[in-house]
Amino acid sequence: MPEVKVVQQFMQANDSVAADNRRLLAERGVVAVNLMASPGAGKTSLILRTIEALDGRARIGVIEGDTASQIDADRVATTGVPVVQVNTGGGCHLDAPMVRSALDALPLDDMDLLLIENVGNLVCPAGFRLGESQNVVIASVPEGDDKPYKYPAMFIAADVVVVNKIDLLPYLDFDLPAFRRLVQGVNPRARVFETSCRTDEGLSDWVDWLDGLRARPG
Ligand SMILES: Nc1nc2c(ncn2[C@@H]2O[C@H](COP(=O)(O)OP(=O)(O)OP(=O)(O)O)[C@@H](O)[C@H]2O)c(=O)[nH]1
Ligand SMILES: [Mg+2]
Repeated sequence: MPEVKVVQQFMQANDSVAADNRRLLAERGVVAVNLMASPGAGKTSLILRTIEALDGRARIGVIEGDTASQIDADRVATTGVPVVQVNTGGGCHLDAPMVRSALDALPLDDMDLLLIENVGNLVCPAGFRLGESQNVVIASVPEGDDKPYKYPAMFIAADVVVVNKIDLLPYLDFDLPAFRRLVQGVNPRARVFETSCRTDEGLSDWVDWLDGLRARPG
């Protein structure tokens, strides 16, 4: 019995800090988007393409979550956008206290949009709210079209699903209509975008959606 209580209290503690983060971000007028995906699906690539595309339209800040290294934060820093790397020390997801610490290191008053790259996997990040307005799952074409079946919690948590690497569709057997049907089956309210960070195809729809969030912060 006490063990169950500890787990519940841990989740409640996370939710309480997530609510604080959400309040803090709302006070500063910052919309936060939590990007979740498998390793290598293109989270950092999409952040970099988004920063380019929103140049002059939104003031962006980035939190990079990884188990180790600061490679992704270094890539983002080359754009001049403020970025904080969070290393989880092996942990498989970001949590709200980690994001709270990162927020202290970001110039929130000079930001409109916070992009949070979660740790790469399709399981753990789904269960931990961070204070974000929107949850985005990026699924990439080489991973296969069956992921909503195998990782339903992740797709249920998503406000938006981005299918990335669509430039590779001619070379792989990813069935886009079947994938869309699976997403619709587990989460009918999720919006689906198709993108390529290689050719820029579909990026403008994604970027316009992000830009529109600032008019109606969640
Ligand atoms: N062909 C193709 N390659 C892509 C696309 N987007 C990303 N990549 C490549 O996929 C690889 C992984 O991209 P990242 O952006 O580092 O992926 P990530 O999800 O941030 O990876 P982790 O942070 O390690 O989990 C890189 O070699 C990218 O160049 C795309 O749309 N098309
Ligand atoms: Mg990355």
